[in-house]
Amino acid sequence: MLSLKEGFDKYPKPKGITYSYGTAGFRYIGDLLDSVAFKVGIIASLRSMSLGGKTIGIVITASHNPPEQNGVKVIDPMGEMLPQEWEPFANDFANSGTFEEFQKYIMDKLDQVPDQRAKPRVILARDTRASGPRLLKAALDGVAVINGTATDFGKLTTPQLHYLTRCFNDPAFGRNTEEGYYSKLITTARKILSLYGFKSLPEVTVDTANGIGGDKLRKLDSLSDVLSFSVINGKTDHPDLLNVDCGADYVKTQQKLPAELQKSSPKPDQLYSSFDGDADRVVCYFVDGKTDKFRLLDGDRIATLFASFLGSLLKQLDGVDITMGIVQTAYANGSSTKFIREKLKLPVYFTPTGVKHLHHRAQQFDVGIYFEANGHGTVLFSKKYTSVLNGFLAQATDQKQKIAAQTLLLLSDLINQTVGDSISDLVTALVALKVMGKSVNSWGADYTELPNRLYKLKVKDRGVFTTTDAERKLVSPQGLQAEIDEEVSRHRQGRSFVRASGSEDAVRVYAEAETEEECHRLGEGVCKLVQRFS
Ligand code: G16
Repeated sequence: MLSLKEGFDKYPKPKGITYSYGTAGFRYIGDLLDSVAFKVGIIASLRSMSLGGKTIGIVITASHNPPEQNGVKVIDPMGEMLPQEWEPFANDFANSGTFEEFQKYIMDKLDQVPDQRAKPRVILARDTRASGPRLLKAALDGVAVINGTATDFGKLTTPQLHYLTRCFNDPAFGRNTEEGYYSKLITTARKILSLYGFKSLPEVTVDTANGIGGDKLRKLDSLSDVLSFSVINGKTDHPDLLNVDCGADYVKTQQKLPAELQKSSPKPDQLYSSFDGDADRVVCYFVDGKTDKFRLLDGDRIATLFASFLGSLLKQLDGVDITMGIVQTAYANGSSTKFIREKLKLPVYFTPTGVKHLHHRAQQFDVGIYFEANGHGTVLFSKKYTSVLNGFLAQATDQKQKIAAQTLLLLSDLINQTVGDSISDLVTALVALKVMGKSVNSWGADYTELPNRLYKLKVKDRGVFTTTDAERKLVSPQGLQAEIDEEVSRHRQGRSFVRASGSEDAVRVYAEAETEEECHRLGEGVCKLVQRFS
């Protein structure tokens, strides 16, 4: 076993790099992350000890980022993100360059541990990237130097490791095996469908970004009699192809079909779906048979579908007091927000980008639906939700109401409440469409999106771009927001904002306006303003 000093010397921090724990953990070029992975093994162990030996997860992935990138993220016991108050420690520790500094950070944290005998427990998984096995070894060494117990779950989707972490700490959530994950999903989907006399869901073709989602979806398909998937871009054993011309991020940002589907002729008016590299984001789409046009059903659409579905079931239960709210970010299309407020008559709240922010806000409702437009999101259900519905069910005599209450209860098992999960979100969307008897065309007709564009710009220092008002307004560079406002005012229904990415070294520019042409002009205009900082 390595001593602290041997571990520190084995994984030296490269010079000239400052690592930062962002919205999705540490992300960097995979070949420069060894010292970080080692230290994250230690962070997770210390976090476990501070919670009396609860199981903590480590996932090694850079999600939607290119193949040469990688990342390391810590998962808290209930499947949630590392709490924000641990982030400054994670940053300082990851950037510690001398052994004295490194050791002091560990000792200081250990001093705060309530029970010094608590044994750290960590579970790990990774995506398909070439740098994964090396970083895994470094993280395992990190756990070992703190004398922790580590269990390697091999290759999993990020949401599967969130699920497992929760199961280890809360056995009522499900069985703590990969099979347990599939079995919970299949059993629950089957139960919901049978309430309505359905036997199965229609087969869907899914682009899995040549990532781990491909393997897992094929496994789910083979185990299930109710779910059926056909996988494209499923070359899990070709990490160099990960997210290349395919996947949820490509489809959402390019607003077009994945390259492989562009070549073949997709069937008109049929639902297709794309996951990202670690299967925590999902978008759906179809080609309109009448116009031959590509129609995207992104995270905003999934949120409105879930809200319509859950809302219509709740409406059937007289006298049930359940609060429901939707959480979005600045990227949500203005038309989706309008649809939720005016048609669904539900409250909408905004947070900065980053699942941790949305998740936290959604916890304040009995049913908290949160989605980023990029397809990352889920639904959270409160304890009150379950007890109120169980109470209702115990007294209900009306068959329709009973079915609605049972469906609502089962949905809280179908949806992976720990984090956005491509697989469970897709299955939930399919269930919602089937039960509501809604076609993809009708889903796409709920509202008409305002034309929108997203740009990624390289600047000298993205750190100078600071924001307020849920990232909708810049505080610095000074004066830039006023210039953006001026540009926006020249376009009908114009809206634009600029923010520094938390997962890439870039600044993002979003533009939305009444027509394609105006949106294009607005976007280009704002990009020009930002490019002065490159
Ligand atoms: C991560 C975060 C998401 C965020 C995305 C892009 O996603 O988990 O919440 O929307 O990065 O963030 P940014 O615009 O700050 O780079 P993923 O799918 O990469 O884990």
